[in-house]
Amino acid sequence: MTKSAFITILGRPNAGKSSLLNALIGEKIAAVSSKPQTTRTKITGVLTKGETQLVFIDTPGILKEKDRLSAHMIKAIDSSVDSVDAAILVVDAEKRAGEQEKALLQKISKNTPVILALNKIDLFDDKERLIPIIAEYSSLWDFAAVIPISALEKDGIDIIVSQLMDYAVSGPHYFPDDSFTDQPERVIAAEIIREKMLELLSDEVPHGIAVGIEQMDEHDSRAGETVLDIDAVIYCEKESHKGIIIGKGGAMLKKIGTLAREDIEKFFMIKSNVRLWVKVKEGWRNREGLIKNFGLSGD
Ligand SMILES: Nc1nc2c(ncn2[C@@H]2O[C@H](COP(=O)(O)OP(=O)(O)OP(=O)(O)O)[C@@H](O)[C@H]2O)c(=O)[nH]1
Ligand SMILES: [Mg+2]
Repeated sequence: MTKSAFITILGRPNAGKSSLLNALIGEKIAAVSSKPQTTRTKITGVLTKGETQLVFIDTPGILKEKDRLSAHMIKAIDSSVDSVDAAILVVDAEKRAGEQEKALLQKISKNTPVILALNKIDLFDDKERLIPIIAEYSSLWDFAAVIPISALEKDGIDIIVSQLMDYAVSGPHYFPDDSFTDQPERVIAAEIIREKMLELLSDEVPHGIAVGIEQMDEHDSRAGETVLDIDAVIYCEKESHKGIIIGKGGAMLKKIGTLAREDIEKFFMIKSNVRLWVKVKEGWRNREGLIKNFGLSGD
């Protein structure tokens, strides 16, 4: 008899939700960066173990609405908690429990089991230090389990998976057993490119960026090798941002392209060509039509 469970992954910005999603499914499908608000939409990851399929929903880490884009991101969190079988609250174990965690827990139905994932324990030399932290969180909510993990070092991931197996209910598998995400290849490629900019660029620039894949096709080279050609447009909010993205003599754009190509080749396991263009779309984060065009409206 097949079983499945839907599990939402919640937490404040930078807690390590996307890192955890990637660790759970063993593939890097979600962009990860040290900047807050890396994730902008719900990202589904699938893990099938025998009869049981676990479907994870990674969510944006955001609570305050500041523009139309952030409103969509909050909507993505709210819709992720609807009719799930379990939730994982990811926290940076180094940080005290705060209003953000309380607000997220309020969104979850009282009947939904919540696992607290105390992340980044690789940064703890003295694991005893976790005890008062666990006590503090436990006073906030009646967690179904508290599991110290390191998403980065893939420590404790099996324990989360085995705990979640208990929440699977009889029913069909919603995804093919060999699939690991519902993200289209174009979206994965675009997110790899955006991830590089989140790491390479500072301040407001990367937050105002969207990436559109214009073309993604394979061709056979003269040497008989198959090559994946990707043409992408980087949209930014200001002329001055465009200059920063391109860099002196095109140096920054070249760096973005090289790093993105390396990851794209690793992910798609094929030689790749990445060509990038930069365009300005002023104030796109407040323009519904553009948000929708960039695939960020959640529809
Ligand atoms: N040391 C350490 N760093 C981690 C761990 N997990 C995540 N990080 C780092 O924390 C930062 C944020 O990770 P993300 O996975 O992007 O966090 P997120 O919660 O998805 O963030 P948003 O999408 O912005 O809400 C990145 O620099 C990660 O490399 C961990 O277990 N240990
Ligand atoms: Mg994320």
